[in-house]
Amino acid sequence: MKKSICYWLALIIGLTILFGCDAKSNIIKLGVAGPLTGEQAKMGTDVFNGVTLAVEEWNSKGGVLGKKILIVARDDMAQEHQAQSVAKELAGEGVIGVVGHFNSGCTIPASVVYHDSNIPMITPSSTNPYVTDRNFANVFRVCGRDDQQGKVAAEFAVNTLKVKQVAILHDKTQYGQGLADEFKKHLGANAEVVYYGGFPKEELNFKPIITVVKEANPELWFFGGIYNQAGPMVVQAHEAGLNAVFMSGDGVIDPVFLKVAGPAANGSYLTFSRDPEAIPSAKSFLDKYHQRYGLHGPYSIYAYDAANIILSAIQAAGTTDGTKVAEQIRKTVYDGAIGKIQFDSKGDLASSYYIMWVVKDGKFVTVESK
Ligand code: ABU
Repeated sequence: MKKSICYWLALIIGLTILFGCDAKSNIIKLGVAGPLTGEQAKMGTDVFNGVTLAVEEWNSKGGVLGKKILIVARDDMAQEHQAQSVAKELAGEGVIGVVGHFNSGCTIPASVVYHDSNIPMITPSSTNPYVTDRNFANVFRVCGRDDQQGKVAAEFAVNTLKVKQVAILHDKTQYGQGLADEFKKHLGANAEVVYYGGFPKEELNFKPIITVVKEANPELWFFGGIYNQAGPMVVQAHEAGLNAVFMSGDGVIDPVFLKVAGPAANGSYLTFSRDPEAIPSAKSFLDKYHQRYGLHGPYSIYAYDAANIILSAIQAAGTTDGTKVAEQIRKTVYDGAIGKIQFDSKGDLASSYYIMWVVKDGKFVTVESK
């Protein structure tokens, strides 16, 4: 019997729908969120690259639960409102977990969306204590906390550098101001704070504030903020003849800071965790990363481990159900590229530590290896 054109059209449409559904059901989506454009795009790209390497490795072995993993990336532009919007988009996309966000000021509002949508998230880099102090069951981080790094910085300033007069600046963000306040708190009565103040995170003209800081005559000036401001700030301080020691935190330990600040960066102190180059388990990741993308950023390896933890938890739990995956993450003891990773009841690392780094001859070196 001759089939009508309608029959063949219906068959084609039916097969297309069937094939489309099949294809869809054979994919799970992993979200990645951070600043992919703008002044902090370097950090967001580092995170995206780290996740990409992890997902490619999983997919080359068949994916997770027999399904290929698709990365769904969203740009929060380092803006908190944008972060909440992209979190809603990722939830709408049906992601089974999120690696992100980069900035504490973005992770904190976005994590409310992930919490309400029951999506496990691991930030590779957001260090503000409030990220995990709310005890959300789905929220984790594979980095340390600013109450830890602020203490290490203050103790180093007082006990090792033996400074007595300090200026403290910050970018008015949850990360920058939070870290500056932790540094100030841990100085206690051991040093006098001769200047304390902040400016918007978009500011690039620091000459007025440097004039005021210089007049206050500190031996050390501390900045709570990110590399994109620290670079021009250190250059402008150098030009203005501010000779005090510069100190900052993990938001500044990026090659872009060295490139922008040039020789003015030498002698700057920064708190961060261990050097991955000195960790044997990091070698394979670093080799792959360098071959594909060039020099790694501070949080590339943390993003790689965060993606692996989420995917391993899904595999171990045998499901993408958010509650079960988060429970699995909480009991994970993961042998990561950066070393052993285990979480406490809040979702913080069970053990993390900060060390002091210094810029020497245009390179970041750990103070022990100085
Ligand atoms: N921890 C460094 C920068 C990211 C953040 O916490 O905002």
